[in-house]
Amino acid sequence: MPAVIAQARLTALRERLGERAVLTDPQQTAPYLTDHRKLYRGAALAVVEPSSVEQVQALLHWCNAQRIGVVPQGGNTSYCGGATPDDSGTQVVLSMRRLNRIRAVDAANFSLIAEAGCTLSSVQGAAAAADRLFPLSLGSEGSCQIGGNLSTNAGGTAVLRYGMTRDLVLGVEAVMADGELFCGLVALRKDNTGYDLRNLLIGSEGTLAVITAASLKLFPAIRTRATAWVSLPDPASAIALLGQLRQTSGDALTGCELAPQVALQLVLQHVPGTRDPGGAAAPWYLLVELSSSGEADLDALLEHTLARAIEEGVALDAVLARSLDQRKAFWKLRETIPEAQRAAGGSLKHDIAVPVACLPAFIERGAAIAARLAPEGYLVAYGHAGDGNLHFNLNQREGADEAAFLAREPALKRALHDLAAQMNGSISAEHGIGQLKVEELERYAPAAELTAMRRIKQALDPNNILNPGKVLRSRS
Ligand code: 2HG
Ligand code: ZN
Repeated sequence: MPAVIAQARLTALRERLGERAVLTDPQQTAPYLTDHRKLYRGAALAVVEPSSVEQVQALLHWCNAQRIGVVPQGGNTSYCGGATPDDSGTQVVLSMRRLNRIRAVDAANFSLIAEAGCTLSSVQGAAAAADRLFPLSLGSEGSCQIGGNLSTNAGGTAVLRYGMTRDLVLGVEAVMADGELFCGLVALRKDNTGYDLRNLLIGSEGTLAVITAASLKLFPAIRTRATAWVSLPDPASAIALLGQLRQTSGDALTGCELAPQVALQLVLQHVPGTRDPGGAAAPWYLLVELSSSGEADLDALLEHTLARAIEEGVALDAVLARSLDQRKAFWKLRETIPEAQRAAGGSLKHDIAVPVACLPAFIERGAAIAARLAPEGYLVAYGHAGDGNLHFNLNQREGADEAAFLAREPALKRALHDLAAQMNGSISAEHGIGQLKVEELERYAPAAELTAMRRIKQALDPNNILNPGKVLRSRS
């Protein structure tokens, strides 16, 4: 873009948003131009940080008129490059950071209203302060933002009990591509009034509108928890135990996370402050948690169910957390697997889901595929077993050539995604599409769905200014 045009555009942005809200200094903008996994590096005309919804409206109104692409960004924790601009230097990154107020907490209605830039942990904190629970729970909750959680329909570790982000939303406020405000911050459980724009925007990754605030569902605060680290012979036992726990716990099962021995070893080796949970060493582990807002004796219930599972040979051993610290230590072992993977070197990641009963078969067949197609790597397959969601990841073997390892990804990804598709699974269970999986979506989504998605995009964003090239390929 010619420098004079860029200058004129920056002046126009500053007029609309104020001097402070328009960042161009490369040192300041650098963190916004690359993604969490460092897969993409983009460029931007500017990073803008509006401090009000009106400023977001003014920005989109102007960008739409000028045909300038806008890339909304929350905590920048996307795994799929969903919030990174392209390399043209013509797009604007829209940081939601300053829109970070909790607007209202309504304990009696079990709801709260948070602006998009609130971190997930601040939303959880606001709910807790009112003796309520906001159950969305992710490893990145200290930095990811609720607007990003909605835009990507984030999953996490409590989906089994409370559902995906979509299930936790009562209403949204969003700015449409032309700057018009959609005021949909209802706090109703029942509202059958026509097309559900809220649910269309949730999960659309900033390609249909910019979510500026959300009305969120709250739940009774948790009073009791029982947590155990269970040693297992194989993934099939994990599925059997999952069934038993769901059956016996009266729906108190909140977390059911599967991890292989190698993941535990990586964490113990690379993450400071972690230690072996105790219990028998085993090929697989399941971290299980029951929780209740009542006074139930969940420890006794869990102990009883696990004792029976051990007797039946379903589980090999189990350690119950006897203190809050021990519970936190168990969760740290699970939540820091991505950090340990990063510390251990190059990795290839596949966020797949299959029906829960198919998980053991996926692991067995997927492991054979990985051994054949990526011999420079080893498998670190872990995830949310209760949801049928695996992070079917590989790490580079020590001494292996990194470039050769990374070059295996296209064929490996194809084979694993084909396997997931054969099992009626998903090629992106909880991390979204972003720019990483646009071609995968084109390949695996039903044709009628893609046609409908393109028509919706065309209808809501006819000038293709909203997160261009994410989810759907940009059409010129
Ligand atoms: C998790 O479950 C996250 O820990 C990240 O979804 C998964 O790094 C990954 O592949
Ligand atoms: Zn996950």
